[in-house]
Amino acid sequence: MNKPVDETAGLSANERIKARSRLLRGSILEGLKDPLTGAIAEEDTQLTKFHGTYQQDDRDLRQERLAQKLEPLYSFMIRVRVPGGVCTPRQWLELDRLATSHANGTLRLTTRQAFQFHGVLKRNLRDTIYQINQSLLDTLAACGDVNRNVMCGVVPERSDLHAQAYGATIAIADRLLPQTGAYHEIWLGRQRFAGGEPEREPLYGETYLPRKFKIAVAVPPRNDVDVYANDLGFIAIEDDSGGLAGFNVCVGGGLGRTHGEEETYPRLADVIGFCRPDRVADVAQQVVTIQRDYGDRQNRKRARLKYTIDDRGLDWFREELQRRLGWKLDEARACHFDQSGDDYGWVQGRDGLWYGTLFIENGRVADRPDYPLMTGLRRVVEALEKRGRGELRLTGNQNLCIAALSDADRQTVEALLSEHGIMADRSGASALRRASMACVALPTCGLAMAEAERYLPHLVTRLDEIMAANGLSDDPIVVRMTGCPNGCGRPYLGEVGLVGKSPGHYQLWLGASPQGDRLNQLYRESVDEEELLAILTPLIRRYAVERHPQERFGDFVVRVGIVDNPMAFEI
Ligand code: SRM
Ligand code: SF4
Repeated sequence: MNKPVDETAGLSANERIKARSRLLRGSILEGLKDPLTGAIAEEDTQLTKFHGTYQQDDRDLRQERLAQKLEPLYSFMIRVRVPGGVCTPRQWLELDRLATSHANGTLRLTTRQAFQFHGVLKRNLRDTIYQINQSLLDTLAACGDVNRNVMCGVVPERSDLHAQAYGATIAIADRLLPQTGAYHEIWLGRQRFAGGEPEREPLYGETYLPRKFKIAVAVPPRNDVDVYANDLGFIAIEDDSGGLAGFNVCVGGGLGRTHGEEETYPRLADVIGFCRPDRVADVAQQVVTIQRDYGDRQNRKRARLKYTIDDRGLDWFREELQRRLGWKLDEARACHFDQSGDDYGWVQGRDGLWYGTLFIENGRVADRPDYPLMTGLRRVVEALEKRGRGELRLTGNQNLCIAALSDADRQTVEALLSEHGIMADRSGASALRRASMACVALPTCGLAMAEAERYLPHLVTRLDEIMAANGLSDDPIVVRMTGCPNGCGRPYLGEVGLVGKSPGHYQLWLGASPQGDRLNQLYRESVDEEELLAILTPLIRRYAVERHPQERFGDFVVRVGIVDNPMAFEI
């Protein structure tokens, strides 16, 4: 007798979990009801990611709990999907309320314009996600092997182009949303449909994508979403009259790597052509289907689109995309980015409205004894909500833009901010601090090898002293730190990148461009704080003396040969 063919033989463990999950159901619902543990079943922890939540444990308490023979202190991180980072005052207030009642009392703004809650206990998980949905936001596909939160540049000064780019962002996000009813059944208590056509996942299929998939829409001259770090990027191109002509399309970006495994690497996306605004969702859909069909389902470490493209070639990819689209992309148009990060303070958009961008250190909205940020923002947003005005835009650099205000609204907002000691540009912070960014890392991230969010502020204080001693207090250097090589704070696009290796030790990467179009390079394999400062002190001194006018640190270290001279690509 013939043995049944095992179609999953050779596939990664996650592929098998997805295949038998009944479109992401697994036994999540049963696990949530089990009062004997704060955790859910191992296999379900992979599935809940697709629903926007990760099981974590407090790593600060791991050893102590182990010694007491207690299970780890499990809790859940919830990521709220916010396409383009835009939410209403009412939604902000609802999330603020849930952060206090159901999580650890803070809100975390992420590097992809989403919100995260940390420390949600299993018994509160369902209700939290339910209430998030009640506010007309959701967590579906915020994580998992699907298209994630689609980013859109905030670009306050180009409010006209933002509106169109944001429209494209929403069209892409809607087109690529998974269709499984599991989300609604588990978190919203809806019944599994009875009768009719069997449920299907028309775009993704039963095993979804081989790996996560990321898309960003950028509006030059600002690359505030680091568009080239995405699997798929759209770059808005203006027509002669200042309107939107369409988008350059770029593919194959991604930053994650693994220490010691050279077949994994950060890669910037390649520009492959141009498309009209009404075609972005079609392009996105077909790029996703190529990755669905050709992405590596055996080795998760090489399962991102960047490897599919490197393994098969960019020409093959373009041909395959055009074949699936049934039309050809146009030639890419010339475009140029001036900078990657955010500018702070107030800007008047072309719509005549005001946009105020606030520096939120490492994206953590919390109340500290000397800085009641969470309360201050709550007061501001309550005032906007009362007037029915304004919106909140999370930036791709963990900051917040209070958007679309009249003169009078701006005055109210400014008064409330200053009442709480919050300066629009956080003038107390140095230029270097305002350009810095760290991932979450310890104590919640299960993959962290070193501190990041909790440590970078201290390190920046020490770097500030070196900058001040060289007369550079007003000069930004983009310093990005992560607790491991996965790259969540996009450290490989830092003029200075610090990547955790072990507690207190980091790889030092130098020389990314400040426009986000050139990766940095590994300069030292492992340094502690004193070694790092010993390296950077003379480099910064030399930069102060030898730099060209307006030359940025990342460009300087490349020009004088401290790191090799890779070309930033040009279109
Ligand atoms: Fe990330 C995994 C946090 C942006 C690459 N990321 C994680 C997890 C979920 C850890 C885990 O798998 O257990 C982290 C949760 C930490 C915590 O306690 O909250 C985590 N990533 C974050 C956030 C919150 C960092 C932040 O400080 O803001 C960002 C959330 C974005 C969002 O709202 O969706 C975040 N992650 C990124 C980025 C930056 C970006 O997308 O622009 C990257 C690099 C770009 C890329 O994807 O290549 C990134 N995260 C990763 C990877 C490596 C993926 C790879 O291809 O190798 C992992 C690990 C994995 O997927 O296995 C990861
Ligand atoms: Fe965790 Fe590493 Fe991502 Fe930092 S870079 S949040 S340590 S996975």
